[in-house]
Amino acid sequence: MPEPNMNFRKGAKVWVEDKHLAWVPAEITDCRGKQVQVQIGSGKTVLALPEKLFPRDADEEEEHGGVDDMTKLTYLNEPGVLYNLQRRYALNDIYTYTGSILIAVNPFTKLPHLYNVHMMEQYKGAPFGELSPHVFAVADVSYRAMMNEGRSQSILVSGESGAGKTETTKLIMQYLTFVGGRAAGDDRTVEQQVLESNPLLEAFGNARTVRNDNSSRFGKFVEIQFDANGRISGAAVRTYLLERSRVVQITDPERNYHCFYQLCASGKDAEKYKLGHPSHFHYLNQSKTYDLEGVSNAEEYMKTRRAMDIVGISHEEQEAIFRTLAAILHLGNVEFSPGREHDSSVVKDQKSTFHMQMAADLFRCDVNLLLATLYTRTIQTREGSIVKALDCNAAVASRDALAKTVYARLLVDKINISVGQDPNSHVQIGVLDIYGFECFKHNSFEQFCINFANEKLQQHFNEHVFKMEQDEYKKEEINWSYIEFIDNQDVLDLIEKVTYQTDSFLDKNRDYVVVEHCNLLASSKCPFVAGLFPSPPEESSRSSYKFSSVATRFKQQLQALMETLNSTEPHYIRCVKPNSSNRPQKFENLSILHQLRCGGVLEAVRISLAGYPTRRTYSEFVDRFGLLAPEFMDTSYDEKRLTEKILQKLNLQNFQLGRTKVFLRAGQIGVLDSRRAEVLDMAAKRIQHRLRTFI
Ligand code: AD9
Ligand code: MG
Repeated sequence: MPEPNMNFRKGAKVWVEDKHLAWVPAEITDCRGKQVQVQIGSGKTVLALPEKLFPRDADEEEEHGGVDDMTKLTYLNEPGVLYNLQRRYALNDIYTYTGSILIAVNPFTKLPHLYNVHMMEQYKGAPFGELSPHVFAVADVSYRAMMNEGRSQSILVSGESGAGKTETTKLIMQYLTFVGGRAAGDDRTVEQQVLESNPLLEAFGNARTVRNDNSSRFGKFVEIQFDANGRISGAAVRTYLLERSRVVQITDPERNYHCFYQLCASGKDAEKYKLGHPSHFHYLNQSKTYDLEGVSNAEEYMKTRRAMDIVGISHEEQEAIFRTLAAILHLGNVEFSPGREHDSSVVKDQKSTFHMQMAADLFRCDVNLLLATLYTRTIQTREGSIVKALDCNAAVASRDALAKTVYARLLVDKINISVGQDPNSHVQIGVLDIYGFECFKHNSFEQFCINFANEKLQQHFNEHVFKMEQDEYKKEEINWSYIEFIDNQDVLDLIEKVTYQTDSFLDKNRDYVVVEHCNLLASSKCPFVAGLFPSPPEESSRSSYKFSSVATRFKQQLQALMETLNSTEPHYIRCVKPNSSNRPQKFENLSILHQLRCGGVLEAVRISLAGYPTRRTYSEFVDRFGLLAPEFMDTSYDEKRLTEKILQKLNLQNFQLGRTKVFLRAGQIGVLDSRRAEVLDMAAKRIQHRLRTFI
């Protein structure tokens, strides 16, 4: 981040780079030659290049527990932003604004006083920025804007895994159902249904991962609709890109989706479906982790059932959903051994035959058809169709593909809830909870999609930040033009970011849906299961493998999402994970800085640095810098004129005088501060001298 015109002198307080802590506070002790000597906290001195140093306001650090908005920092630079968050986090002030963006640092401990009804009442209708930064304030400002301007809003929550996106999303929903709800009491109100969609989606779409015991393995966009009186009238949840591979493959200490463990612990229902401990099932016992700390699978099962009741899933459908889950578990236990013919396979043993029969029964389909579906494949040729046998590996792959297909349909079609869709509603608030950038050793196709989505959202974010800057300048009626701004190559590069050759990389990653699988399940005697596969896919390709492209579908979904977002007024919440051990009060600088960079928080700061990043009301400015021009202080000049006089006296140019604030270029405040320090220094020396002569 550039900070030009730096004016360092001996004694100046600065930030200097550090391998372990990213930045540490220091003071300049010598400035000869190309390098300057700085002393860091421990008393150690090091040499540094002046362009690698950032100015620091030591007064500010001593006085405050941090500022509630980054734009209020004297020096808006990377270390300043980082240490401000750190100081606030130490006091459990987990929320901080950067302009209108909310940064939320995961406390990893319950903070009930922050989220009770009293708090919601306080934030209701309070002007933005008047109370401490809070997720309720963002929800409230969205609600007010929707009501006042009649325009749909969206709140985009982002951050890495475990940063707190889902918890934040739930708090937003809690607040919106509070301000837009009807009388309490009835369980089946639309707002109650909206809230209960969360535990339901989490049961089916969340799982334990190495990073988060309750990691969402899908993206979601919750749309809450309102009527003309601002009351909730309906809601819909759209889900994106479920991690399908998890259904059939997990590694310790991760888990499969919560719902499987809940069902196994359900007592009577588990017995009915001949389920037992999860360790008996291949899809669950690839990992030895069956339980979560502080969570009872049996109790969670009851909660999921209750959520299903409230959301309005009939008992019959509920039974079918859990029966389908049980079928998937049994299916996973079907093993194969080589058949008599070359490259063919048969069901391995009696145990496998039992599970095969169970799976067929639970899917309510013919066991022979299921069997044929698993170890043969029909291939269309010019001469007609040929039935080809599959070897053991291919049969296992076919089994797993079937399990994944059914599960994904279950989530997308059935658990994708819509409650009381209101055709008359024309405004809504959408809340997006989508996984942030992920980077693993092996980046799979799913990560590609996630990162691609994030690129798109990041672009959207940058454009928005850019526009907000413009709006602020416009409001202050200052002489600043768009042209001047886009002249700045830095910012231009930033916005035109990266282009993606989406087609090439997405096409490489096709996902197979097998026609036979769809036909099999469409033939189920259970209307629910058959209903998951309404129309058999058309026979267009020669092979019976269909390239249902998850990628193409996702691209379309993303496009639609971006269109929706573009038609709304966006609000941003950036969640930050303070440490990798999920512990409270542990603030790991390097990783946090990395997240601030990825999440665009520092980009937003950069955009603002390219314009006039320092803004001070005239009275603030005169209070602090009046001593630089005492000759004007007793005159009749107003504060605006005084500000101008002070800046002129210091020969500073290119500042802007707005309606209520002065706008300074990056670095100008540094010049002012260093001049102020000199004046204060001289005054102190004079006083000391006088005291000495006096004594
Ligand atoms: V993932 O990408 O779905 O893996 P999220 O959604 O970002 O991730 P989540 O909301 O699930 O993270 O938060 C992780 C954990 O942090 C929660 O289970 C809580 O234990 C904890 N958390 C998050 N936010 C808060 C909060 N505001 N107050 C208290 C919190 N605890
Ligand atoms: Mg989540």
